[in-house]
This record gives sequence, C-alpha cells and structure tokens, in this order.
Amino acid sequence: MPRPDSRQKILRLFRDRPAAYLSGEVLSRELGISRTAVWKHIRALRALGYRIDAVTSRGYRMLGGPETLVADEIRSRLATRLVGRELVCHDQLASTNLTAMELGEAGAAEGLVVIADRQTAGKGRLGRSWASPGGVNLYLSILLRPSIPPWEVPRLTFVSAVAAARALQDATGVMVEVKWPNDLLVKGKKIAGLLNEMSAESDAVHHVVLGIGLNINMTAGQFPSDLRYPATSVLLETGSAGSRLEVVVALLEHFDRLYTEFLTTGLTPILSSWQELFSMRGQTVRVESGANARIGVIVGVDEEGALLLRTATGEVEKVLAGDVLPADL
Ligand code: BT5
Repeated sequence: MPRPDSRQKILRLFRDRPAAYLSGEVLSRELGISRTAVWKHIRALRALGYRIDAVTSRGYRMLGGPETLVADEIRSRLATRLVGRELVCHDQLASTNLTAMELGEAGAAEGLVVIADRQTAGKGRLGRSWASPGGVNLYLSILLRPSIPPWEVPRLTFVSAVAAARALQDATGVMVEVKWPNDLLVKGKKIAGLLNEMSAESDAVHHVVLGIGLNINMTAGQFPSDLRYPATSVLLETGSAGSRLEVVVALLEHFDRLYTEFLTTGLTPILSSWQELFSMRGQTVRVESGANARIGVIVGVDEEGALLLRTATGEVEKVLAGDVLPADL
C-alpha cells in the first residue's frame, strides 16, 4: 500500500533536482521502497495532477505541478459574448455564490464569473454543504441579470446543467446523465451539483447567481463520509487527472451560447437537449419537497421543467421543487 509520506519525499527529490531525470533505482534507494512501489507513487501523483514524464533507461522527470487557475489565462482563452468578460479567481472563499451575490448587490455587470480554488463554506441546497477541497475541483458562480420573472429563474438550472454536461464531455471524455433538478451523474454517482440563488422583488429579478461545483480530481478520501448520494469525480471515473482549465473554458463557452439561446428562443431547445441526458423515466422514486414526501414513478419533465410523477392513485402530479431519492430510502 503506497504511503503518502513517500509521495512527499518523491516531490522533494524532484524539487531539489529540477529538470533532472531520477531513475527508478535512485528513487527506490532514497525512499527504501521497491521500484514497483515507486511506480505506484508516480501513478498516484499523476492522478493528482502532477505532470511527470517517464523515459525508459533515464527515469522520471517532473514537468510541473497541478494547475492553478489564473484569471488572465482563462480570459485569454475565452471567445464568449457575455460570460467571463469579467472573471476573478480566488485561492479561497467561503462560497463563490456568496461572493457573487455580494458583487451583484454592489452593481457588478452581468456575466461576471467568480472562481475559488477552495471553499470553506461551500453551499448545497436547503442549508446543506458542498465539500470543496483545494487544488482539485471547480467551484464557480456566474452572475446574471435576465429580464425574466422570479418564477422562471429555476429554468436557468437546465442551462447550467446542459453546459456543464457538454463541458465535461468535451474536456474530459466523461459522459454524464442529468438528475432532476440540479445534479449531474456518472453511472448513478453525483459528479456535479448546481445551486441557483437570486435577489428579486415579487415580480422583478435584480440578479441571479448560478453556482456550479464540478468534481474533477477529487480522490475517494476527500468526500465526506455522510454523503446523501454516492459521488464521484473525473479522476475516479477515468483514472487520470482532468484539466480544470480546459473544463472551465469549455463550460463558460457552452454556457454563453446556451444562455443567449435561452434569452432569444426560451427554454424549449435547451430542455430538449437536457431530456436527451435524462434517463430516469420509469423509475420509482421518493420525492421530498419540504416536509412533504411522495413516492411515484417518473413520467418525465414538462415544458416548464417541472417533474411529472405518477403516484399510487394513478394521478400524475407536477413537482416544482424537491429532492429525488431512491424509493426505498
Ligand atoms: C448541490 O446541492 O448539489 C449544489 C452544489 C453547488 C455547489 C457549488 S460550488 C460553487 C458554488 N458555490 C457554492 O457555495 N455552491 C455552489 P444539494 O443537491 O443540496 O447536494 C448537497 C449534498 O451533496 C450534500 O448534502 C452532500 O451529501 C453531497 N455532497 C457534498 N459535497 C459533495 C461533492 N463535492 N460531490 C458530490 N456530492 C457532494
């Protein structure tokens, strides 16, 4: 079983001899472990995003550490109309949604993107929390000022879900499914969560913040032990590190196009893309909405994005908000 402290020693040896090749033999002698164990550590470090070159007969060479997200670098890659024209990256925030809501209150422009390397109080829905360790995942929020009534704001979740699904597919090859209303899943495990928040009066929206959390290089040990739902990351699904930079660029570009489409044509085309990623029809589930829980079979999603559930009475109920859980939970 490879030990993490050996990993630290390997990193130190690479740091002491930048650009040099270190043979498997030297590493195994310095660490007092077998060459197979050295290789396992190299594989584990690569999985964490370290770029390590291996050349037969010469050994290993460190090319660079895990990516840091830098605002200028992201912006220079973006060809968006609106989203990310203003973009800030922080090492640490309590929650990107909280910061984006505050900036929205202070008058920041539509399209502002707030990114954090780690969150100390990452938010899920309904007061739940979002595990947000540093260096591995994407935590970002997009500030929008759409001219739509407050009751249509939940529709924007479909825009971010489709954008995030396409970004994961393009940048990492991971194919996702959507779970109503705000999750992306890979083989039934949650890889991303979405959280909309808004500031509005009874019939006018001041601003909306769409929060997107994508698990890119999170390892099994970094997930909380009390997850409501099984979870995964790109690393766990593919065995290799995903590029946060490539995912964020793809995400903002897809989002920019889909949001423009939403404003000009409405929800229909986006919802039909979303429906193609939705495979829960026919499943018997338990839907919790506040204190209210009902069991039923998923019939589909209507044209406004409400979940249609056939309950034991045979009636089809329309659910506007809630959590979908396996029926036996
Ligand atoms: C969500 O809530 O899925 C919305 C998550 C939104 C996170 C983003 S990150 C950027 C932005 N800034 C924020 O502060 N938030 C947004 P919900 O459906 O309530 O799911 C939360 C539940 O998912 C928790 O109660 C855990 O059981 C589980 N969970 C927590 N962290 C997770 C993670 N990293 N991956 C998968 N599941 C997680």
